[in-house]
Amino acid sequence: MRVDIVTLFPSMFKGPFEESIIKRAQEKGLLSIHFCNPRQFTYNRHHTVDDAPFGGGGGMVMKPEPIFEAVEKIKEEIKPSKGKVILLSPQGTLFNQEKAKELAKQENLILICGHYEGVDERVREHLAEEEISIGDYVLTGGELAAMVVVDAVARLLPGVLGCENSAKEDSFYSGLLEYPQYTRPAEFRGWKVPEVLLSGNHELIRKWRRRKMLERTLRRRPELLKKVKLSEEDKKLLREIKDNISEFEGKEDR
Ligand code: 9D3
Repeated sequence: MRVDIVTLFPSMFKGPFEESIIKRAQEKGLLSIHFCNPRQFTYNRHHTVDDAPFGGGGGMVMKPEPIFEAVEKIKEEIKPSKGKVILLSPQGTLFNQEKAKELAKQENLILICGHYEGVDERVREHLAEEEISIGDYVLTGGELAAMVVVDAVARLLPGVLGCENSAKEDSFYSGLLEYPQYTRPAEFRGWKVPEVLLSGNHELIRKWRRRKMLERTLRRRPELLKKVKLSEEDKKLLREIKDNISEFEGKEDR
């Protein structure tokens, strides 16, 4: 996959893309990331990329011309239009795992990062094909959001994770929160690992983990339970959990 990022601040991306899994994905030739700075497409002495909003009000708005020219230059480099132009913005649809999977099928992504108070509306109307937000909080620009999207998409590309992990992703990502995990030592500062995990009884362990997943999801993210397909065993476990709610009220996660 080739990702082109339109940003006034390409150096913001240095750390995150030059470490760990994203770094290796690039080294393996599975992912290439390019940057295009709209400032390159400004022609006055001050290389103006933003201006005051028509109609007045505070803040600055990113001008359309440099962004359009940046995207048009990128499109010349990637011949077939097998890509998607995405604007990162607080007004976008919420990014989630489903969207990450969808984007991972694309050959090319062009991500436009706004900065300041936003971008000229004509960018979203006539250039962007999608608009994505990463959550209901205010960032200083689209750059961190673009990093989040690239990270979530890149790990889904074939060969990026070890096959051990990628298999897990498809068959195991169930829409529930994960169960608690422990490693050695079996006792740390007096805190013991749950007995069942040391028992060697795989069926008992499986059941315990499933119960923990349901318990945790019910308590922390109950809305997720409505989207998930529950087995008969899950429904039985969930009923037990709900019956014991007063007990688990005190115990699970405080
Ligand atoms: C005064 C109204 N503000 C919107 C809440 C203006 C504004 C603030 C910050 C407009 C853009 C930004 C910069 N944020 C992004 O570009 C952004 C973002 C975000 O702030 N939160 C979650 N997802 C994203 S994606 C891009």
